[in-house]
Amino acid sequence: MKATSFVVFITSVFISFCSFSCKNTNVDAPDSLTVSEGFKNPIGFYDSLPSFSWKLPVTESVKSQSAYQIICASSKGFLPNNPDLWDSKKQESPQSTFVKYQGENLKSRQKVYWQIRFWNQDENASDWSEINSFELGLLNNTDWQAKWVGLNTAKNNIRGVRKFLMHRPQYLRKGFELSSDVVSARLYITAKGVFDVHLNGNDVSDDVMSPGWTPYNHRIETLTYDATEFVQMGKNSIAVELASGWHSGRVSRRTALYDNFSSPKILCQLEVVLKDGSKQTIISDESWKGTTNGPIRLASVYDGEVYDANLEIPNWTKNDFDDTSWVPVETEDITNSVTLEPKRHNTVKPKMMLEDAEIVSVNNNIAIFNLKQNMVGVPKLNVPMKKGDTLKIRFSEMLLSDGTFYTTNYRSAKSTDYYIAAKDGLIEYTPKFTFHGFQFVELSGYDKDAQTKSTWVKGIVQHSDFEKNGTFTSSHHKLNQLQSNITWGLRGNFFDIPTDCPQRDERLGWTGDAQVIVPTSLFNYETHAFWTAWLQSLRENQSEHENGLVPWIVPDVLQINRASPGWGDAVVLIPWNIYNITGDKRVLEENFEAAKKWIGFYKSKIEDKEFIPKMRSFGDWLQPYPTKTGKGGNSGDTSKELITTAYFAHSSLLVSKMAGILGHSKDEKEYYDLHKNISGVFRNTFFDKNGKVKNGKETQTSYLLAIYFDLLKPETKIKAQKHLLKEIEKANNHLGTGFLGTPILPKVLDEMGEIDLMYKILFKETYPSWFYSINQGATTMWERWNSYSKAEGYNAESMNSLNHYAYGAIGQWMYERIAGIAPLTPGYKKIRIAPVPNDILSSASASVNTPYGEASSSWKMDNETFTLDVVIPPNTTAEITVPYATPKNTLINGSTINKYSNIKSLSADKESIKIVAEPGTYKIQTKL
Ligand code: RAM
Repeated sequence: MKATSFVVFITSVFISFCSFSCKNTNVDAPDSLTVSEGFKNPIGFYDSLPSFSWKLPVTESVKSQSAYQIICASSKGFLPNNPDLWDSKKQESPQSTFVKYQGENLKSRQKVYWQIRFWNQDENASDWSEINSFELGLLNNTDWQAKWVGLNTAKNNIRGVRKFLMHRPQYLRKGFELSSDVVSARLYITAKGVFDVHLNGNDVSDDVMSPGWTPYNHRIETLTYDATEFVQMGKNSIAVELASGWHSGRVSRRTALYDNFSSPKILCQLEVVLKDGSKQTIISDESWKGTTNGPIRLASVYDGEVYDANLEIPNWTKNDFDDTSWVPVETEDITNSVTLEPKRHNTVKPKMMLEDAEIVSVNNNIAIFNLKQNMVGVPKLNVPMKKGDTLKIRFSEMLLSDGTFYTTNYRSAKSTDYYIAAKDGLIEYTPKFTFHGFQFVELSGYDKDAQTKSTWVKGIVQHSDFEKNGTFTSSHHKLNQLQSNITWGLRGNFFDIPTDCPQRDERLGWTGDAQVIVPTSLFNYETHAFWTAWLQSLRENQSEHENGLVPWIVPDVLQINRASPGWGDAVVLIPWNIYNITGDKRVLEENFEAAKKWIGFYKSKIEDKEFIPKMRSFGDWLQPYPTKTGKGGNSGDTSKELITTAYFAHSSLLVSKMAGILGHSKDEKEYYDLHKNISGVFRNTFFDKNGKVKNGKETQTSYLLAIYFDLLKPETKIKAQKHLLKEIEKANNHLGTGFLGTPILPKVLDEMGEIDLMYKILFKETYPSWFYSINQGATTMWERWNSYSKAEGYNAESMNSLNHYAYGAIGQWMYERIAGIAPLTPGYKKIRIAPVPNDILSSASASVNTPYGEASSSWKMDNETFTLDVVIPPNTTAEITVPYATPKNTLINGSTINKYSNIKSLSADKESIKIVAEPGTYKIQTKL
């Protein structure tokens, strides 16, 4: 062979080798790209310092990520070769979640296109992902040229329940002309109140009660809509319906600070880019017109809506409408003291429709309908009426024994809608500016001659717009009903903010309830952004207090300067839990200072006793069988001083841990030392040498707090555990816990190895227990363990919500231990699969959409075999504990453990084996 042909030969061998190996190493692109707390291609985005997350494809060739590259550009066409905003370059790192943007500063309105690729465990590069984008909203008050506009409705002096001022809903509009064809249009809009906006007769969105609820004295959220398809060259019109909502309604009780009884207003700025290259901006200003002579006569969060169809205004949202008889609006300038910021989580939306109503009774032309599920939202009505008649629409969560409505628990909330008919025939009505918590609907005032039909009433379920994040199911129908009640409790109370209840004259953002439910909520729904948004409100309300007080509720409409242990600790516990479940460090960064301030609040409350703050406390709220009866018993029997000191110690430790993660070593030490000092005082003050509670009543919760927060010496802790077991035994294996003790109970019993006992407590049918409410017909979680019983009827207290999520906190244990899936390190980078089966179940399974992809754990047991099916997403590893297994009696995907290459055996004892698994799908079978 000549030298040249040898070279050609070698080159062609090389090329064919290369193309062969390239073909083999082709790695699919990553997918599920999101920015910050899980946003997909957002517009009107709030975050100019976003982070990026993606998921690796689930394929044989991808186990993990060894490196990544993110590129950002101001135009799609620049990708992937000319990323003018940021090129992370190849970063050797397994991080595929919450990677911080480090490019050019981003400005209001800016659109960023981005793409990502990764290298797998064998250093093979993936294809580039699809191009995603985000577009910022108006980030600064100075971006707004618009003015607040509206009619002065306060001057009508309409008084409602408890003489609170009510405002007639307003209809506001403006016609405008565009001089050229439209390339793109953005509508930036918000309200002091709640609004619904129309462009040229079109509904711009199906958002409900926008912009939602923030501490309006600090911040009002703004919405951004893509209005491109709604506007055109020539004549256009924008029309807005406006009502009080939370801002100007009686829900915002204290008037002075918020100016909340001032008349509602809107702020709106439509920015249009035209084909001729120019930009035209239409703003809310003195040129707008308005009227209160529209069909929605009154609307209140608590009390309902009044709609008079005779006052409908045909075509008022369209161009040819003549508004000369309408009055000019009043205007108000934007002030610097209240920031206008793009909404940082999704709005409330109609999420589901309950269509299967049942007629319960028809008496004297009053018909009662049952939607068979306690829900939150509004009814959709299709009812025959006679012109001029008024349809009265009442709601209730349950019925009294005589078949009439139980509404004592709505307290002063009237929760009643009215519809006045303008014609004979079938009317269609869905209230717009209120919402109700209900299962039953009562109608009166409909056409007496009509045959009552179940189709007259449907239920539109509304909640903040997030998707499911996990599923849990088992072989036990009551456990499944509990899971259903938990998820309905969450949906019903995630109405823009986390509320305690959705139906009575309260519906407030109680911090204690929120803190206990966070882990369960994150298993079930994509609520990361929902929580971090609310935490911003919490910090804003805390900033009103120099001493670091975190108010009972957020937004703080009570303004009574009071805080409670276990409630204010939300500022520590919620960020901590979110970090551990999502792996997003930013939640710690954002809340670290606020968490420190809260510890400062505890310190400021120390009077005569060292490290024991003296402060108000809700105690272990709504503990069953309290010594005191009636209202006085609400805070239970656990010593309030004990609770306060326990939370003071625990939160100090968590602040120290946060400091460690954030690299603040001085704080890490300082708060750790503080924790140690408090713990010392705690154990000496509240426990004797035998681990028994002193200076207070023995309760399950006093032991639970001491044990779970690790506040006792190891030898005393073991003794205290025995006392706890005695307390449980005394209660005949029933729980004896309120809002604070209940979420901790399963964790402590689990740590003690008392799994069977926990199952016993969980599967108790009698009061107090989770199944007790199910046996009484509950379809949601209740505020009290004994809110209602078939035998005795309703709890005598009017504070008796039948839709209250706090006791749903057991959901975390159902996912983590019954089905067996939990994050082992923050954000599920390491996953723990460790189910604890029990004879009462023959199967249980859960799946979770982790930041790395779907993970699941699913087991079933028959006489001969225990089978565990596990899915582990790429870029993670899992530690799997297989109960009943020995290396000999167990097969993994058909092979014995030592032969299965994706698995490393860690340890084995008589009862289980522990293995480490790479990403993949496993069927683990153990012969019993
Ligand atoms: C009531 C509710 C709420 C609770 C407070 C202390 O308003 O039960 O859930 O957090 O009391």
